[in-house]
Amino acid sequence: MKHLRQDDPQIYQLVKREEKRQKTGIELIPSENYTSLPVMEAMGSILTNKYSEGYPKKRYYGGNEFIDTIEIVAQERAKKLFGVVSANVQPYSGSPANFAVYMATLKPGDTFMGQALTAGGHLTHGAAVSATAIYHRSVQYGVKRSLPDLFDYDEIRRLAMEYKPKLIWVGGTAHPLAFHYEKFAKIADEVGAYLAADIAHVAGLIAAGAHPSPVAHVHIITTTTHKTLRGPRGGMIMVTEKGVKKDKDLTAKIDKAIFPGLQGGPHDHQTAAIAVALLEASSNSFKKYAHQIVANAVELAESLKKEGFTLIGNRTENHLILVDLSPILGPGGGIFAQTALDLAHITLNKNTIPDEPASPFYPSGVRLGTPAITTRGMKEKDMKRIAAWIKRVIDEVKNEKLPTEKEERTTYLRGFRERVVKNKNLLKIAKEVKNFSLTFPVPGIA
Ligand code: DSN
Repeated sequence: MKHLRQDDPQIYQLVKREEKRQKTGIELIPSENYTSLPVMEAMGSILTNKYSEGYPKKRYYGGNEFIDTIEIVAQERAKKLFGVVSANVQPYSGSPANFAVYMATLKPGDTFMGQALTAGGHLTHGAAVSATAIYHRSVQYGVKRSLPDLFDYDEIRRLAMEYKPKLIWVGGTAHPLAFHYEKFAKIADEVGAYLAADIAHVAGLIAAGAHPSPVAHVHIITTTTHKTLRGPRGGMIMVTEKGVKKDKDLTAKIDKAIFPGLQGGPHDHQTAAIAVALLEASSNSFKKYAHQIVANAVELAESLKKEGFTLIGNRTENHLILVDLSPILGPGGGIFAQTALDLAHITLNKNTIPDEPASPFYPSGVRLGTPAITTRGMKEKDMKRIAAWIKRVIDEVKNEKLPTEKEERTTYLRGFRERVVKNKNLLKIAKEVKNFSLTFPVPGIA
């Protein structure tokens, strides 16, 4: 980055500091990963200079002969990897991809169903503050902690029969178990709804056969490309054979919704980097990687349980773990865990748990996962160490309790932050974690 260093030392220094943070910590946010050097080279290439509104061979601007081929290669690789009929590789990320599905399948005001955000779903599956729920009628289904795979299919069917949604979403961002797409398909087919699988979190696992595939059961699949798929930030929308059978114009409707419906020119550097990631995801080494993500998550979950933590679903079947901290830290205790773990160089995110006793901003759980640390080469034995560090960190804050009253809470949290940065035990753990992390390489960071 010699040019950046010379011309913009301020941004250069900030990139260097972030590099250091990424290398000296244990990254457990389950939606993050480390991309490969070829992906970064494509992402940082001169392709960012080009405008190419439209689709291959149907562009509004000239000079797109190479861009066309890049986009076609990306589409073909996605089709082959996932076994779908068509792939739109232009969504800027997951949220615009999902909104395009609404545009393609619903009119404003139409009814749809999705998994509630507080029950592990995504904002764009109909959370009240999301445009998806502002412009359409959102019906939300939840999960039940007492059920073996968390979903109450009878209740979801009852809601579908009552509200007759035109679109149903399956997929989440904080769901630790595998999705049984065939069960959702039965319900969607019964009410004649489109079924869309949002596989953003598990796309890499699906590509590698480490999670069931939705392809035979759903009409539409959306994904981001930067989570378990380990590509650049970006999104894709795919249409399955079942989707084309239901609606022969579905691909055209999706394409039209992305452009000109929602977006302008595609990010061609991003498209090229997605193509590179899709090639990587079709390799045997990626298959091994994806299965190791799950093996590591299972080991981390078991180790956390042994350390006394309560897990939603009591296990994981994918790459992520949702911990209910309320038995240790009380309602809203996620903030204490996230802050203390951050200081110990262990990064994860506070997260709501099903039947959240506090609030989305002060939730009672944490969400963690293994895609990024598996990229660095960590294995099962390392998961035991990580669980032990997490336990030691949480022990340091276990006497904290979040006040329910707003002003009292603000004062309490200020005091907590002042206390916690001086905690000598946390500083000691941070040193251990840093030394451990430095033994695992990060692509692109010397
Ligand atoms: N931010 C993504 C995640 O962390 O799961 C969802 O948008």
